[in-house]
Amino acid sequence: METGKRTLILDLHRIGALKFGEFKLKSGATSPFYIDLRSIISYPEIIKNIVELLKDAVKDMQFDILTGIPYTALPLAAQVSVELDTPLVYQRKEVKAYGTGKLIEGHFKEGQTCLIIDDLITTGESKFEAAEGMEQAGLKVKDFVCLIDRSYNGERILATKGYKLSSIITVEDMIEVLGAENKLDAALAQKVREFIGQPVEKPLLNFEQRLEATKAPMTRNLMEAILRKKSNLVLSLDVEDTKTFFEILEATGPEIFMVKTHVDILKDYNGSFVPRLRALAEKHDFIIFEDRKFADIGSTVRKQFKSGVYKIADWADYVTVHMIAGEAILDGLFGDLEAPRSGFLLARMSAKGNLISETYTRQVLEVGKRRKECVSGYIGHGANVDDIKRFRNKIPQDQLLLMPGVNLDTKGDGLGQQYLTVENAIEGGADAIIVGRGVIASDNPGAEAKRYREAAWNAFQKMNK
Ligand code: 5BU
Repeated sequence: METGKRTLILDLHRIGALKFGEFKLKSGATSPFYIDLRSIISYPEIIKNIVELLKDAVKDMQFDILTGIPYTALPLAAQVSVELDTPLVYQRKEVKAYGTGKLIEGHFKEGQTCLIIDDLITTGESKFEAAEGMEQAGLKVKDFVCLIDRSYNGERILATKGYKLSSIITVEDMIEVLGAENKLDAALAQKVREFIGQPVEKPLLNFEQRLEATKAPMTRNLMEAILRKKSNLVLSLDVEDTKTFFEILEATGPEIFMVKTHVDILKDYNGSFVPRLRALAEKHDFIIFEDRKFADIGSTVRKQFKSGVYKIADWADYVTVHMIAGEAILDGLFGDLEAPRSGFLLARMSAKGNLISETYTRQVLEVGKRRKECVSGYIGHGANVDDIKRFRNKIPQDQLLLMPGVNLDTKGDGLGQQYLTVENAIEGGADAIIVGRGVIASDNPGAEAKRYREAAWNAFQKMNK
């Protein structure tokens, strides 16, 4: 190992930026080590060394400008910028409510490539949000350089979006250097190794174990239906007349565990619709889910849900909810109902160019985790299996992920829809797939629903062996 790295490890240990022992993490887990690099700015000698190491790490990378993720990495990036004569920009942690409202400070041109420097990588999640801010401003992001890699699989996680991670020191380097200097005993070193050899997020449990651990009755209800019906197919029945609606539903009913409606698409909706829908739901044992995508203030959505022509709250067990108006929408919808109802929050969308960001997704999940009594899960999508896995990892195991934008035969619809295959969706961790045109545009929807159901159920069983 280079002298510079060795010196850095010893210095970080000396100033208490690197500690070993027992530390309680935000997640509740106990870690045998703790890294906090915020204090390094008070040690110019250490900064000088780090800047040399960073310069060396980036020497073969292509970039026009660079940035450091505030706060800790920003002063490091500023030094590197001066030494390499390369412009620096930085991203505000909060967008200013007044003045320019700019997210990125500094001057740059659209299309330039920006190198991102950070002090630490643990899960990689914050890196996606940093990259997204740069990309939204028109910059390109290829490389990340982190001073310390303490991640389980950070390199692979970043690669899901095509980013390359280079790090200067690893936890193994720290063990080697501190062990050789008698600053870390072998037993503790072993604990550290074991700790970083575990994924940060627990791998997805078997579906039955997850059901056992699920308390919310409305969520249990869905999980039980999936197992009872041996189906994780949700039919998205977007047709415009009730005759076709009920013909398709009669044919596909045995294959699905839930039907998803857009009731406002029907041209001839009338008072007989709900009783007929209920009768079929009973006959074929499926659940009713209205994809209403509520998005307004609490008081308005309450009326939209309970009143109007459709009185959705009377007959739909589950509905979809956008979180753009904030958490109070859940009180508006579910706070004052006669029958138990539950929501699915829109956390990611399948439409090309949709405006949902990494940060928005994270915030939706934060609300959903707090409100399990009325949030059964999320609607989400992903670019590929790894991307869906990364997303699924952030979802509690006692909530569900439903995935639309799934088709066995096509990749898109010419109107922005982006399809995944059934296998990719389930392997990524979707609990159920939502299929519309894949089934309903066929001449034989019953047979087609069977094909989707079997593909999804096979993939699901493989996942839950
Ligand atoms: P399709 O015919 O399988 O493309 O229909 C997909 C359905 O899922 C359709 O009802 C959409 O409104 C719904 N959908 C989606 O496709 N993508 C999304 O991100 C969300 C909903 Br949210």
